[in-house]
Amino acid sequence: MSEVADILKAAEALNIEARESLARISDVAGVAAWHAEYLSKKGKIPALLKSVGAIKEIEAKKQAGKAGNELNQALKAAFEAKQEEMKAQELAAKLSAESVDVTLPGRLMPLGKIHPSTATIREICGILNHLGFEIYEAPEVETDEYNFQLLNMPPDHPARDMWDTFYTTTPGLILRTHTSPGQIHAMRALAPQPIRIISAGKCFRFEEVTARSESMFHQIEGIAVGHNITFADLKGTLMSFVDQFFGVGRKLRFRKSYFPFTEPSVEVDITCTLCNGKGCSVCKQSGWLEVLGAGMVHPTVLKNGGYDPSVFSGFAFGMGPERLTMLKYRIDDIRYFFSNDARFLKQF
Ligand code: FA5
Repeated sequence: MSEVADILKAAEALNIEARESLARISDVAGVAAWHAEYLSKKGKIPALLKSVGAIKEIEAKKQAGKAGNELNQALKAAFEAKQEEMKAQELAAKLSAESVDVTLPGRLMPLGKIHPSTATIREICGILNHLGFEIYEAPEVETDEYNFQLLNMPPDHPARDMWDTFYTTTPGLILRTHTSPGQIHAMRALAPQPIRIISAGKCFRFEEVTARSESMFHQIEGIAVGHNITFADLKGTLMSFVDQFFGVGRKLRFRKSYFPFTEPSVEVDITCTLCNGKGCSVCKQSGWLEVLGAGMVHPTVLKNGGYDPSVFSGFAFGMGPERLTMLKYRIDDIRYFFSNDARFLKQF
């Protein structure tokens, strides 16, 4: 038998063997193994094609080469078809195994919660709204003029040292150290009508962060301007507020103090609920926690706001909602509020 006849015979035998073998395969992995055996570089078909290269006689070589190539192409096509078939079969099996049960209830998405500072601010504003105070929004980035000068603190006034300030790169523009500039904004917007305004928001101080002090915290400012407003009105408002916020019975202490924009001025303390007045790190062992500053609006400030101090009088206060939240929920460290720990935030 000639060389060509041998090759053609071998090709025919290989064709039958490969097709029978492929027909028996039932998964993707089997198809890959079949490819390795017959069509890969070291497989049986490339070996057959190699033997064609050894034929010397041109016509014979052509004939054997044609048969070899046809076999190669045909088996490649068979391989691809089988591979597709197996992939589709595996996908169908996977889909039926993982079928979706549309009757199952959906998974609950975890719900966010209102931040405790926001919840307290809303609660406080609600109480003060009922006492007749309207909400007024004021900016967090302030001018030196509003944060200090119009509140009776000209440049170089020593009282500015009470508020360590964050300055911006723009001269005269600062992060407000308290919500009191809101007093001037509200008065200028509404003078000469009598007003009862509250303004809440963030304040910033370049001070050491401790269990009771943050460098960013909130304040709620209140101001009432009208005829015959006295210190008794201030006291009555704050006592009514504390009764409603904490429940009747909590002790309040008015301590004489100094603010350049109020005269007289007080700081108001509440008995520390964390230690029941015995003394702890939050109340600095005093048994009292300072929660707000207040006083009668200084005549110069009334004038700066557009009111005639011989006709109008007023009171103002500025309270720290984080401190009030600490007292109400017995939180022993203010740093929990803004450290973003969900275990703390989820409790409210
Ligand atoms: C003021 O900021 C005055 N503007 C308050 C005021 C308003 C007085 C109107 C008179 C009239 P003071 O620095 O004491 O005052 O702050 C007021 C309240 O803000 C404090 O009682 C406290 O509750 C809260 N507070 C102050 N500093 C911090 C801080 N670093 N961290 C958390 N709360 C603070």
